[in-house]
Amino acid sequence: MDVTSIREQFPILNQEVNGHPLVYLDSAATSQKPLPVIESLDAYYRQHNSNVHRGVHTLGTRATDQYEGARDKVKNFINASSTEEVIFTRGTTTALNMVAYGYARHQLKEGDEIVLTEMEHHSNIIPWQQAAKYTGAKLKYIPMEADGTITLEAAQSTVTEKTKIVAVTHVSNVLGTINPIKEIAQIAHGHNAVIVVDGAQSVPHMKVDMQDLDCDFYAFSGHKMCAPTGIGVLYGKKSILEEMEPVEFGGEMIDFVDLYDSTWKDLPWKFEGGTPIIAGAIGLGAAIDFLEDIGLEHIIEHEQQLADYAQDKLSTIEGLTIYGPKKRGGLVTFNVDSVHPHDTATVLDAEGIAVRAGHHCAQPLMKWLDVTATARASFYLYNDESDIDRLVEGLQRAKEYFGDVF
Ligand code: 7TS
Repeated sequence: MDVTSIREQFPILNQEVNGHPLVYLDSAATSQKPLPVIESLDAYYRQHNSNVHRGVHTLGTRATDQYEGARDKVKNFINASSTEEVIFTRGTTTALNMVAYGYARHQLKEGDEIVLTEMEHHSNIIPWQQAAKYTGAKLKYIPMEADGTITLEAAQSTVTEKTKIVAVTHVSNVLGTINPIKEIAQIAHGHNAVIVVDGAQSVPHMKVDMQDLDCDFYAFSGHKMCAPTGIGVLYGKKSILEEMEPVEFGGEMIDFVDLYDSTWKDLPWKFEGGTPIIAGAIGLGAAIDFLEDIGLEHIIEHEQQLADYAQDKLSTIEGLTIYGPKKRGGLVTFNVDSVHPHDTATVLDAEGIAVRAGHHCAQPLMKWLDVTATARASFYLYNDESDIDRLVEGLQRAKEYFGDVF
């Protein structure tokens, strides 16, 4: 992959922060945006801005065509069976909540089980806790191995006849663990449960194929895959979406409204009440074109090489602990002995290096790791080995700086 020419597409990367060239290692929080995406937003607002699915006027038709064109791009990108299965949402969190409200709360009853893993982001825990409280269902967790992976045997013995929903992340935002989704889907289906997948950290980096994985629901966010904030996707199998209730009622999602009752539009629009995130969807379409031009197979390969390189380099730093399995997605989570991760991140920031520190919205996982917080460097297609070399230098500096204190 030609990282130099890819970087030229990301104007934000070409700047100094605190007197040093910026090294952006926080793409798991949000990715930067390439020129074609920025330009798609500019063109939309300069030339086509209008509401969708409403009037017959020319701008309205153009906006609608572009918005629905973006849905078509998403459908092809994830190999859904049809555009009816692609619902635009605000992001992963909204998509998972839609399933918890529109599906789980209507389907679950007392004694039913929802199966999760301990590596989930809060967005794939709390909606299920709330649905469980509302319905009387119980939460169960697939236990993890010491390296932060889950085995199919563990999944097999946690999922039972009582399980109605299995909700699991494809890639952990803390450990980088890549879960065997296709096999877990088979286990769920073997017990007549549906599988809901949090794809926030997978879709930006690797090819996902809805028909091959055979997931019932799959959620992801545009902003982690070069698209704007405020746009995301809920994929759902058509047969299940037809049964699922809308969660937002109002304009645009209705077929017919009477004083005391109403009927809904067909899929996917019954789930898109109100004026949708039109520019965001168009920007997501542009991001998909951009990523497909480079090739998702090249992106994941590049990131896994970076993750290997980072693990090798970081492990030369004395007193540094890396969390998670060797084979992983493009991120490395770590702690430096006696240095609080926020201090690590602050020293790195002074060197122009952006990493995230904190609990990464995964407090149960922090408890499992027996830490309160960690630092995390996450990579994307615009990073290369020199970024990791800068990170290692910055960490040496953090150690020197805090070494005197402890
Ligand atoms: N699921 C996972 C696995 C995530 O990593 C995130 C965001 C979400 C869900 C929520 O996505 P949102 O777009 O709805 O906010 N993760 C992170 C992170 O790791 N650092 O900042 C946000």
